[in-house]
Amino acid sequence: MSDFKMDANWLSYDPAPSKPRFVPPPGAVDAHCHVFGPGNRFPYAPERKYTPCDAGKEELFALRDHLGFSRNVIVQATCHGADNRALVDALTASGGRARGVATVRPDVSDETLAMLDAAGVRGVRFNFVRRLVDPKPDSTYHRIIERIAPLGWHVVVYFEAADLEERWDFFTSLPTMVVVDHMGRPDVSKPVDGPEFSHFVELMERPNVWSKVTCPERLSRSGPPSYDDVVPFARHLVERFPDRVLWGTDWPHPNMTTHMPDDGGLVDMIPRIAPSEEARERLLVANPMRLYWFEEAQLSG
Ligand code: 0GY
Repeated sequence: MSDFKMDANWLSYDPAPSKPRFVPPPGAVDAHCHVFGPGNRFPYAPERKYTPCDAGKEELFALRDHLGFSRNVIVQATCHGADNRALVDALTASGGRARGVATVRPDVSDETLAMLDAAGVRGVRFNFVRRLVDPKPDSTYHRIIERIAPLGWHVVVYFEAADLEERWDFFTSLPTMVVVDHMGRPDVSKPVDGPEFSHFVELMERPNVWSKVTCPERLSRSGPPSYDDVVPFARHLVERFPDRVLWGTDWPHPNMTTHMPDDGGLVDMIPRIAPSEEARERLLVANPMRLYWFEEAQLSG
């Protein structure tokens, strides 16, 4: 039993997702997912804004196999703050089949960075979503970048569309690869070619910027199971930037208070956002391999 009680409005992940009809290509990577706890082994951070359900590595790896994927990129969630122990434990247990994105503070030691790198961490996450974290001055992020850039790591940024303007100079000043979570959280009731999403596409024009075409369940207004209104946004990015897009489940879907998606159904959306086999191979295999398993990607070609 965990000492932590999940928030009353929290929904637990679907314990029995459907088997997808779409079969991912060999070597496919779920490039955005999390592990939560379990809280009795890896306590949630005191500064967290929510207390999740436990969602450990065993459940994540079982889901990977059930969905027909080969690898995971596990992203540190805010409920664990800068305590990356649950992440490192999962990476170590994966036998090389998972890589990670950590959260670190500017004063992180060289030893800790080396340990994270050896465990499979390849990036840090900067979260600007106000309901998830308290804001920090830009200097904090710049100091972290100075620490991680020499390791060849990249930066994952999570923000809401309304904040892009304010953060534009910061994002475009980053010297590393920059991966944006969930397409910059567009308002999908607005047109794909309208000013808001065009501004995001303009950010993507920069050769060091990537996007995860993830989280229909979070962005959709039309809702499950088909999440029709999100498809044109994801598809637009896949078509326009085929070499800089990633896909992931976002399991265990933190902070979903209205419904919990069927992970099999999310996988079945992939052919709708990446209609050609070539686009899917890049989205699910070549792109995440280049960013997270670059040593192997270089060897194979
Ligand atoms: C996501 C989205 C969310 C949460 C977090 O780190 C987190 O707590 O990322 C969210 O609530 O939108 O990517 O998992």
